[in-house]
Amino acid sequence: SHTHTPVPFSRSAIGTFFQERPLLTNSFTQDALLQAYLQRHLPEQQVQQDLLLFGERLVSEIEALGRQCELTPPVLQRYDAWGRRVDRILTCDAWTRLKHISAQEGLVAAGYERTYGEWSRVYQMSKIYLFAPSAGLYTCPLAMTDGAAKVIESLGVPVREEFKRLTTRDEKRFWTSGQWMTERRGGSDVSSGTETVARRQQDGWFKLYGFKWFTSATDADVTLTLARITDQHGRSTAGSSGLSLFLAKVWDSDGSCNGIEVQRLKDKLGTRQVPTAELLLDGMSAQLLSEEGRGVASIANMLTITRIHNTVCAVGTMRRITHLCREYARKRAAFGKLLKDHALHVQTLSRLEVETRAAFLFAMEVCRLLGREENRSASDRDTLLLRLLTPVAKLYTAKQAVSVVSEGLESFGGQGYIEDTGLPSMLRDAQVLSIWEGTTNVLSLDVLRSIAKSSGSVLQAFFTDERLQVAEASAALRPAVTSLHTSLSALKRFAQTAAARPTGALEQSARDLAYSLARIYMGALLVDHAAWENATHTDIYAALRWCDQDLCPVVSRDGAGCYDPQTAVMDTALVYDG
Ligand code: UCC
Ligand code: FAD
Repeated sequence: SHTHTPVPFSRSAIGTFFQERPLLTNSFTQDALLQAYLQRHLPEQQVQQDLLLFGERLVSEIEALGRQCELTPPVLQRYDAWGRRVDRILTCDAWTRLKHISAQEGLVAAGYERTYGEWSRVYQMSKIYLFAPSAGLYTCPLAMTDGAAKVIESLGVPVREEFKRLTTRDEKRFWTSGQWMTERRGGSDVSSGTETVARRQQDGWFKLYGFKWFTSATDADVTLTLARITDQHGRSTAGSSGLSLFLAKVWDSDGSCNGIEVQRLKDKLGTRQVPTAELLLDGMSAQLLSEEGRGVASIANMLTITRIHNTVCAVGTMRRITHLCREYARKRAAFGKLLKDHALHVQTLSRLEVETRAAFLFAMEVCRLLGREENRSASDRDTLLLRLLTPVAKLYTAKQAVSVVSEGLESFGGQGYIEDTGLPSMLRDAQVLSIWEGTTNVLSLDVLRSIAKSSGSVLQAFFTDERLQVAEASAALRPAVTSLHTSLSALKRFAQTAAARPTGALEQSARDLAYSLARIYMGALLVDHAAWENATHTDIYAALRWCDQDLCPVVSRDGAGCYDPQTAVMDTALVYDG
């Protein structure tokens, strides 16, 4: 009778079908573009071998540590058991392990050992790129550590011990650095936002008093920070020229804070692995690093490095999600076939792939330029391009990461929204990439600053890219090359008339200008890669796809009359309607 027929859903029987999870495998061997890029530019066997092993270590060890950091966020212990104020930031074991692994793998050190000459940064950043999506945001302290080392090196200041510790491979000696700029009054407008004062001590050191509103990886060993030096009457200079750069230890040797009270840890949308705190500086001992009044200009080197890290990590995240998406599409079926056999689904994934490729080449290009500068082999043009492209790459890839990860999550259907798949944290963590280290608009204005400061030479450098000429020989790439030339000419005309525009109009157009620079440059890089003798037909296809979009939004939007005093008035009316 029917009472004996086994039913698949009853009591403890929960059916027989289970989805297969997307499996993470060696992300170096999975990555065709990374391998091709290195084969072209840095074919050393040692590099291949190192990245291959690192790719294995990511799967077998690091991925689980990163996940543990997400699940065991840091906590603030304000008092000890006996009521004494201690302000300890307690991080999980995995966070400490990641610090050790970062040292062993030379994730900062490789940038300073310069084993591969001008390609040393490409080597270092290839590792950061692979590391980022598994690293539970340990990339955040690494970026700032790298930035601090760069500042110390470029200022040539005698803090050898600190420099050695920031750049060592010895896990027991390795130190990380913070970057404390943001105060309550402002993170973008640092010059008017900084209230922290520095009082000179008899021994030449300073004591800092102020309130830092966002400090990430507050468990760092040392930090760079900005403050205003006061005179004997307690007066200081307002604005940028009153700011100086300091180096301080965060913790005293007994584990207590160096004149710091941790007010609280931030309760954040993402980056929950990272301790981000509000700090009261109440007499923090610090050493002056920069010339007095040269604080912003001196920390600019740190900003360059951390913005490049941001770019590389954004691309790493995009690459990880596209890998997981394609892997999942091989296993998941709907409407009678695997997702990979639904042309529409694959077309969606191919868009993510094109975005990721363009972003990858852009990130590596900036690393290449940085490496050349540090190796003293940069031409004037390289130096100008590094200055121009650093903010462009940071702002553009951050936005791409949010949209690629968001679309990527959708490709897992409902599972993409489920916490214990580990997928949602990728979206949360991507969202910060466009906020910290300069928001999209603030970096767009930095692009204008770099143009103004070089009297337009950076744009000139941008327009004199000879690489397109090589590609012109290829019939297959012709449509891409043509649309790049068209966009370049349009951008050139825009730049020529920019100075004559009403004040403010250039600012209004800054974001579209930055996007135009990004899209055109990425197109040129894709074309250049596709014109390489060992390129494949997919490289050509990716270049054609990328260039078949609006490469120069600043002109197409300007055509609609988007930037003039009248539209500024209308924009305000629109935003504040009602
Ligand atoms: O968010 C933060 C940490 C997050 C954790 C790190 C994660 C890293 C990635 C990991 C990935 C997973 S730390 C906070 C970051 N804060 C910012 O990025 C600040 C954003 N605001 C700006 O960038 C503004 O543009 C300011 C603060 C730089 C503007 O300041 P001023 O004082 O108004 O700027 P001025 O007066 O235009 O420039 C002062 C000097 C000038 O040099 P001189 O005096 O020689 O003419 C400028 O040319 O600084 C120079 N300068 C630069 N130089 C300004 N910006 C730059 C630059 N980008 N490069 C070179
Ligand atoms: P605001 O400057 O108030 O910006 C608000 C909006 O106004 C933004 O959309 C911005 O684009 C726009 N805007 C501002 N000025 C202009 C302009 N002139 N033209 C057009 N638009 C403009 N800071 C540190 O110093 N150290 C850290 O370790 C650190 N860690 C952080 C960690 C996290 C998780 C987060 C979220 C932030 C962290 N920050 C840190 C702070 C971060 O750098 C700042 O939040 C950021 O620079 C923006 O500053 P703000 O918050 O004051 O925003």
